[in-house]
Amino acid sequence: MKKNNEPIIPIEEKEGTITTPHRVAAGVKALTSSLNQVAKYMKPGEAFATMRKLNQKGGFDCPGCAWPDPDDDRSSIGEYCENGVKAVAEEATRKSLSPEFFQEHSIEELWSMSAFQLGKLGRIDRPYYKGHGDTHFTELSWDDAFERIAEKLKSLENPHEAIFYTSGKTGNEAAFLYQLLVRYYGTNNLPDCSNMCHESSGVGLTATLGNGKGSVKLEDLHESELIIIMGQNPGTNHPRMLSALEKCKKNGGQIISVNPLKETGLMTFKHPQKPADMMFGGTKLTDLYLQLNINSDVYLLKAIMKLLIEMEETEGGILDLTFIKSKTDGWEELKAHLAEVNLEDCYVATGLSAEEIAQAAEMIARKEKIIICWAMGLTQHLNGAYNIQEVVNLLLMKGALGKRGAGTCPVRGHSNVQGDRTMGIWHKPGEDFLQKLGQAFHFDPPKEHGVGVVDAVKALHSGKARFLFSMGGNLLTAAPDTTYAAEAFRDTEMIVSVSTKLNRTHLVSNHESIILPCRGRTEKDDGQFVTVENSAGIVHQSKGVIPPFNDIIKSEVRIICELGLKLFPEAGINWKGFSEDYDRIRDAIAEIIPGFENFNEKVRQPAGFYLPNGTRQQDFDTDNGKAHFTVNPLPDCLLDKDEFAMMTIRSHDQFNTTIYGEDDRYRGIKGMRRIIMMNPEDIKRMGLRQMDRVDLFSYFNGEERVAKSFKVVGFDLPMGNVATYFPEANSLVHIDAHDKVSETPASKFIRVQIKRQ
Ligand SMILES: Nc1nc2c(c(=O)[nH]1)N[C@H]1C(S)=C(S)[C@@H](COP(=O)(O)OP(=O)(O)OC[C@H]3O[C@@H](n4cnc5c(=O)[nH]c(N)nc54)[C@H](O)[C@@H]3O)O[C@H]1N2
Ligand SMILES: Nc1nc2c(c(=O)[nH]1)N[C@H]1C(S)=C(S)[C@@H](COP(=O)(O)OP(=O)(O)OC[C@H]3O[C@@H](n4cnc5c(=O)[nH]c(N)nc54)[C@H](O)[C@@H]3O)O[C@H]1N2
Ligand SMILES: [Mo]
Repeated sequence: MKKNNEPIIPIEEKEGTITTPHRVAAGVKALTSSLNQVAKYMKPGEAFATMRKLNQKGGFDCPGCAWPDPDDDRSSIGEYCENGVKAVAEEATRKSLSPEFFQEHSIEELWSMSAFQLGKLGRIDRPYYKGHGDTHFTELSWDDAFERIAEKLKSLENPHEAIFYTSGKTGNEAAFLYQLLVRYYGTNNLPDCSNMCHESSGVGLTATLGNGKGSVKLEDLHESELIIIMGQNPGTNHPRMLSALEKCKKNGGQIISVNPLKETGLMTFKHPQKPADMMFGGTKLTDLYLQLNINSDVYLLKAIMKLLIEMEETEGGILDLTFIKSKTDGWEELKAHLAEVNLEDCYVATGLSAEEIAQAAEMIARKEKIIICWAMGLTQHLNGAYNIQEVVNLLLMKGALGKRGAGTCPVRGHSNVQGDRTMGIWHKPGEDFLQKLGQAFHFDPPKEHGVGVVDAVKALHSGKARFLFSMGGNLLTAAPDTTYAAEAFRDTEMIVSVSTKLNRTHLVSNHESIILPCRGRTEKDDGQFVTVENSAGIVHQSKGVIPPFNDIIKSEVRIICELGLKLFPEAGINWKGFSEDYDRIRDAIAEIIPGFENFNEKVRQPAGFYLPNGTRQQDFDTDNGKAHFTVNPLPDCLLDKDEFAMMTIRSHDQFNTTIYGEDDRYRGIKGMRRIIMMNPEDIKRMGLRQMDRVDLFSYFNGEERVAKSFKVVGFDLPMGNVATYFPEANSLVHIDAHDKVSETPASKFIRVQIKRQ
């Protein structure tokens, strides 16, 4: 039906507008913007009642990001941010996608809509089906849906022909049962959104510290003397983090931001819930802004470490030599390596001056309580895991780990992405886990590792896999190499999606597609609550407060249990009991997963409980109990003459592939998404002008990828660096352009050429 060279994401025709980027984040605009959003979808009384419960003890966990809640001291009017409100409003819409709607609108017509338009259509009201050659979706009963899925799964030649993806919103209980079902079926093909996100963090941290999770708590951020924020845009993606940064500043702390792009959210913050801030100037956040070239962070970190070693040799008292000696290994090798690193190369690669880097080193030298926060700007690179290992090197030499106000802070994305992994959503499960799972449920779990996202898409492309089950998410547009991914998914024999809203993954298959509509985080679940784990490793309850969209759609737990019952009625797994009482699922989790002993009791404490985390006690779970310094290669980030380094980032009005609106308020961009942000000098040098349309070409492994028609927007980022939005530019990320260690797609460094249309 669909031709292969057509753009998978429709090209927007609209002209937008450009204004000056904001200097201050949050403030009154954020409040009005979020209220507008709520007003569009909810009645005023309902909206207020819902927002009051957001991130409160006894309420529900925000379906937005994974930022931790304060242990106590929560704001009485709601612990939320502008973008959390948008996430809630998106889910709380009363608009409905009904059988009549699908009768009137063909799949082809839906395919031609933008993600923004698709999202505005409303919630999916019942299960839908399309078969091979069908032009429209038609309704089907839950029972028929499960029957078809079970039949298909039973017909596959071997279980590895099936792939089971998870996006990071799924609560712990559903995630646990889902991986159980998949492993009972016989495969570890459990890719998840983490494979495109913080996998480099998990891999880099585990290799060096023996624990893939971050070590800091919220209080640590408040008490820190210096927070370094690398490759992260908290003003948009983790707005509640700004309150923590504000507290740190008020306590006398300093902030260094490392980012090619001047992000409003890193500059000044006005707390939208504090009247004094709204009247006066707000808090200046960043003390030193290092606007380095994309993917030159390893150079920057090595240069800083080299300078610190020199200062230690001349002045002393800069490094924590006692910690280095007693708790780490590999120090001498790192020192020898750094002695060989040429500072001049670091200045060239980063584009920063010697003075700027010296100033950063000076600020770090004098502090002990140092935290490094990071997100996608560090992880989504060919050398993503090495970036993280360099972060660890710096913290280790300062002894800034396992003490108050110091440590690692990988700021997670989806609200339960960390919990899903803890529950066993992983294509490379540990032996211990499998053994306990098998023991508890009397079966022999598959040992062979499964596929992550990149290999899953490749397996579907080659025909090695024929079936895709998606627990949430929108893999077609989230994955790299959109055109390649679309080829893979078109030929996929059956795609099953558990979803709240319609997206392109539902529409792409030329064969069978089944949509199973589910309840969201905000909705009541027959008296049950679920649990989630945030970025700080706290596990806590989440309980929906608004009535479910209708009484047809089911909770994710119910969907898995009913499928389990259909597929393996004989298994002796108490699917029915699990779906009736989630405490039973938690009892099973308590038996299998370390840290969850007495789960049901602990999670009833008002703020939940912390999972054990060795790094916090300087107790490193590595081969020899020591934290490892590592010697990491310098990345290749130098550009050819006509090449640009392109990053794909989020606008202020989206949650991943869900597009709430077409504005990027802080960056001053309005009514358009298909844009390319460029340094004004580069625009001039190329003979271009603002709003000219250009085509983008990327080259990797001798292959070309094209994305057409992006409007040029001048922006404050270094020459040679450009930025586009995810997912519009995903077609330029070659499927093989990923970190070799963690397999994370390199979505932040794409070599592109820009040609006028
Ligand atoms: N409102 C909202 N909230 C979200 C999301 C959302 O889409 N919308 N998504 C959620 C998810 S899943 C995630 S993973 C997080 C993502 O949170 P972020 O990682 O903050 O998201 P990105 O927009 O990808 O921003 C990456 C940042 O890194 C910078 N950067 C790019 N390349 C480099 C580099 O090479 N070096 C350095 N130092 N910086 C670089 C960019 O300029 C940008 O500021 O947010 C979560 N929260
Ligand atoms: N080029 C580029 N690509 C990227 C990134 C990038 O920065 N650049 N970022 C990557 C990152 S960090 C991530 S995490 C991935 C995100 O990848 P995904 O997690 O796959 O994508 P989302 O857009 O978050 O998924 C949105 C869909 O989830 C469904 N949904 C929403 N709420 C619920 C719910 O409560 N339950 C269920 N079952 N479904 C629900 C809706 O149908 C919605 O359409 O994308 C990655 N891709
Ligand atoms: Mo993410």
